[in-house]
Order: sequence, then C-alpha cells, then structure tokens
Amino acid sequence: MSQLGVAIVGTGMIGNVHRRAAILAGARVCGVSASSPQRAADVASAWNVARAYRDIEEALADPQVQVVHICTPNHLHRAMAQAALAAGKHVICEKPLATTLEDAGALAAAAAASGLVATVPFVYRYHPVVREARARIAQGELGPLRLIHGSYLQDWLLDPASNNWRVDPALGGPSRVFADIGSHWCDLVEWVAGERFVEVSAAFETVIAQRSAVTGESYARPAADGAMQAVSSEDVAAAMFKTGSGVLASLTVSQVSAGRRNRLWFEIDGARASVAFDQEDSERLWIGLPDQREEIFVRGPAAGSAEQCRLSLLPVGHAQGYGHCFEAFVADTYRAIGAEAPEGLPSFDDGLRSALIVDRVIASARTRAWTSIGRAVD
Ligand code: SOE
Repeated sequence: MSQLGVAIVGTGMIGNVHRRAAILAGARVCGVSASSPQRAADVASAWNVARAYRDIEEALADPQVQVVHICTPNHLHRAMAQAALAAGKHVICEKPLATTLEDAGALAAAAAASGLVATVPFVYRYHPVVREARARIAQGELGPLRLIHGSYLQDWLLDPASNNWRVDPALGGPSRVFADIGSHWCDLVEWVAGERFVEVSAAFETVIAQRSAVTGESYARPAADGAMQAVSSEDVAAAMFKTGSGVLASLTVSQVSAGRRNRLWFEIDGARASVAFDQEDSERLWIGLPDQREEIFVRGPAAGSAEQCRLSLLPVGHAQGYGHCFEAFVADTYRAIGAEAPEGLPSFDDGLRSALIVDRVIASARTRAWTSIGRAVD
C-alpha cells in the first residue's frame, strides 16, 4: 500500500495522540484543522505539519488526504464524519461517535453504504493482556461466566476549578462521565466476555455543582476572575447490567476519584477461573483459580494467544501502555484500508452499539428503572 495521507481535525490532547500514532503507522500528516485558523496555524507549526487548513472543508478538499481523524468536541462528530465519508475519505472518529443515538445510527449507516473504513478508538482492546483474557474466555477456560464487575475512575475533574468542554452538554452531549469513559468499559467488557448487555439500571450524580467558568481548550485553566458556573452533567455514575445469558455486571464510573488517573479495571468471574485487568498495571493479567491458587500472566511476545503475541511489540520488562494501544489501533485501521481484516478493530457499528448503551443508561438514570437495551435499529 502506498503511503496514506491523513488530516487531523481537532488539535487538543487526543489530536496529538492520533498524530503520533498516524506517523508511527507510516502515514503522512498532510495538515491539521482546529477550532480557528490561527490555532491550526500554531499547531501546524508546532507539529511541523505542512498545511493548516482553514476548516474541515479545506481538509476534505485536499486530494492528498485519504484518512480523516476527527478529534473534536463530541457535538461536531456527526456533521464532520458524515462530510468526510461523503467526500470519499476513510474516517477515524473519536468516541462517543455522536451525542445522540439517532446521529450515531446515521453515521453507521453512512459508513456501511460508503464501503470506506470507519473506526472508533476503543483502544483498550489493544492491550495485549486484554486479548489474552478474551482468548481464554473464548476457549472456555473460565467455564460459564458468573459475574462481571469493575470500574473506570479518573480524577482530572476533582477540583471545582477544573472545567472542560465535556462538562457542557451542548458540546459534550447529554451524558459526560458515562459517555466519555463508561463507554470504554462497556465496549471492552462486552468484547472480552463475548456477552451483550440486554438490560440496565443506572444512576448519575453531579457531585460538584459549580465549576470554574471556562470553556474552549481541551484541558482549560480556571477563569482568571474566579467566576463559577452551574454544572448539569454527571461526575459519577453507577450501573448494573444483565447480559443475554443472564450474567450480572456492575460498573462504577467517576472523574472525581482522587488518585485514580485513568484506572479502568474489570474482573470476569467464571465457574472455573476469574480474570482481572487493571489499565494502570497493564503488563499483567491476574488469573484467579480455586484451591487458593492464582497466576499472573505477564505480557510478552512469546507466550499466550496469537493476538497477545501480535500486539506485544516489546520484550518482557519493557512496559507497553496506552500509547502503544493507540498506535496499534491506528495501524490496524490503516491495514483495513489496505484490505486486511485485523481482529477486533472497533468500527462505526461498535460506536453505534456504544451510543445505544449510553442512550439506555441515560434513560434508566432519568426514570430510575431497569431499562431494556434492545437494538439500535428495530
Ligand atoms: C478524558 O476523560 C479521556 O481523554 C477520555 O476521553 C479518553 O477516552 C480516555 O481514554 C482518557 O481520558
């Protein structure tokens, strides 16, 4: 395959993660588009990228661009991804794919009709030991599943002086913590366990009622004049799910848990064994066994499942982490553009599945009732 040309749309923290992954996967970053032409010019110069596009339309008109990475605030995803597909570009769109189920459905349909590659970075699927857990469950090593539990905790919004576009429902969508990080956990656990959630009972709380009045940049600083604004999006959430085969799952999500920077953790308990994964200790998979036995599977290129070995890029003891997951995801997206079919590549259909779960979680939290998850298109 000849070298792919890509445009990065959105230049905050995650745009930079996409840029690095694109370069490592062998693409050429042709240009960037940002919240303003000036910001695009500044970032293009900082990133040493040839073009600063005035807006996404200019990026889509660039014949050198085959892939568009959409890394903007959530409310822009629908229009931008739709325009990119209509322009014949492959798309990587940040999660949540869209802020409503309807918009996510429209994007998944547009992607399917286009024949283009359209993916969503549910990147935690790319931890090698996560692949190991999935392989062991698929081989029946755990036996019938009995219980799924876990959490995804962060603390970057602990301080009321911190604020971000995600906090504002007009920019981030009707759910914050659940759509932003609960979505990762649900995607990961459904994929690893090979189970689908069919029912949910959820609750949301906004525990910091007022935050510093700032908007704009990805990780904004407090307003200089100390002004505060009311918050309506949730800081914490709890959800119980039932899977199609009747397994109970519970999830706790927070962006205000001191000391937890990005701790996605899950445990899946079966009749014969359990597995547990911690994103902040991601070189190891805990395997719980009966009779007071346990094992630790250590990531490495020479042991375990084929996918675990494929994604283990470094020898044992040379830690891999979040960045490597992102790089492997982008590389697999580009492989799919080259007509390969890498295992576990999260597509717009997975983005739609996630939007459905988020939609039903919101509905359950509002009605305080167990809610059927159903299907995205009935
Ligand atoms: C912020 O909460 C964020 O960047 C999420 O949006 C990502 O999905 C997560 O991977 C890291 O934290």
